[in-house]
Amino acid sequence: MSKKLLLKDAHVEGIRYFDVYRKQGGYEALEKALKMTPEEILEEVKTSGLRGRGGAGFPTGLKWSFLAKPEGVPRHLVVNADESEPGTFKDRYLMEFLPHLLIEGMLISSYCLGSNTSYIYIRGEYSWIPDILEEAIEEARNAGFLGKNILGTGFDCEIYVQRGAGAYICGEETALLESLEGKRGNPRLKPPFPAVKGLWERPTVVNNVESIAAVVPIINITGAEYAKIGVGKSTGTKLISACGNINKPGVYEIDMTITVEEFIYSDEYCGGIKDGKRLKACIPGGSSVPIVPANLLLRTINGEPRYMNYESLADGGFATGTMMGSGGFIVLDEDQCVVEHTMTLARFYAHESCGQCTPCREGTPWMYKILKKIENGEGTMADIDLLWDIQRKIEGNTICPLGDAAAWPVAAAIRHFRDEFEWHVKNPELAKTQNYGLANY
Ligand code: L3W
Ligand code: SF4
Repeated sequence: MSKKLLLKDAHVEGIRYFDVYRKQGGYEALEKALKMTPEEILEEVKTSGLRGRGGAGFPTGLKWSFLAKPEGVPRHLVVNADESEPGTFKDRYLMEFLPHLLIEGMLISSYCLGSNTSYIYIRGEYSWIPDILEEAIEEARNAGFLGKNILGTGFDCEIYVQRGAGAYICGEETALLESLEGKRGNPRLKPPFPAVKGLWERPTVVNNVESIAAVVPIINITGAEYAKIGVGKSTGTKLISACGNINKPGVYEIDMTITVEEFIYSDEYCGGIKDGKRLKACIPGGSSVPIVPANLLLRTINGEPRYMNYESLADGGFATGTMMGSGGFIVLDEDQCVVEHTMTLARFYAHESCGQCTPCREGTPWMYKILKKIENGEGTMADIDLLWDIQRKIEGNTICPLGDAAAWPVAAAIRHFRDEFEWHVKNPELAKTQNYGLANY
């Protein structure tokens, strides 16, 4: 049974509301934190080993320690709730069912960072969630936990919810800041990082919803206790949104010591592959991370079991491993066609490219065009090689990670499933009428 820190009270009826949340021990971490110094809180977060839960896994305490503190310049905390990565829906779950956990985490983090005005930037498609968050903000304010002179400590903090307009690129932190400033969501060149020049050129920490929610249990149990959960540099718990061809799609909290096999097949989590079919492949960290075939998913290249944590999932690099990413766990059964799947993703990235840099602007629709040709039985062997070349020229040559995110799924699909691409070329008539998975796997 996995240890629960974030979702331990998710089943409690009415936990969305202040009174119930408070009865379950809510806001005790904030009360504790306000008796500590900001430096002591930072130490707890560093000791916890918490890593950014949005996709990059960057150490949260280290990011906080980069925050510039020039005299007289306001600082900000911005929560990235623009959860748009295909397959990722864990932050939605947190905000919908446990809004006070996020608000409490934000208040603690804001106190630590010296932010008196903090923001939640939420994707436009989550149209019903801002109301839930705003209601929680008002409840916290009425109880004296938010606003002016919180609990008589002299600390002021306002939290605002800003809706995005449905662009994936606004999940990239600097595009998010541009959008929050009322401009088009174009990513900025880094450095400078937001910690030095962020919102309105002020020092800003941008963190994912789950990262900020995790600050609450860290303060409650201490950073040292949090660090004992998990393994190595994968400390604490991680939310995984599982979807695809599994019996039990949903959001699960895992402690990162379980194997991928256990996660897929045990009844506590995914409950196995739907309709008793065979597992074909998986994209374990949201659509941007490399797809891995079943054999490399369950075991590393050395035959070791693969675990649900940052290091084990990446074991072997991109050639034989993948990434934890945002924890969007997409499972494909034997009937699925990898070419079709990759084409669908390529269409998504081409549509979402902001168009600022040439390799991404030109390369993403080009990859989609070629994949569509191959999927429709109109491709050639040379097209497969061309596709490989294009993705290589995008990777590492763009302003923001969307370019890489578009290139990696194509690279991994060709690397691991080249025979499937070739089948489409060699069997054009079948490719036109049949799904590769159903016909061949
Ligand atoms: C100050 C330095 N700050 C790094 C900060 C930086 C950022 C964080 C991580 O992309 C990935 C992307 C998606 N001084 C710093 C510094 N920082 N060096 O650390 O930075 P970075 O550039 O490694 O990542 P990123 O730009 O945050 C995130 C991948 O995650 N992804 C997720 C996609 C979407 C969602 C979603 O919908 N929720 O997660 C999935 O894999 O492809 O590679 O804050 O400022 N020297
Ligand atoms: Fe825009 Fe793509 Fe360049 Fe990112 S990589 S800045 S999305 S064109």
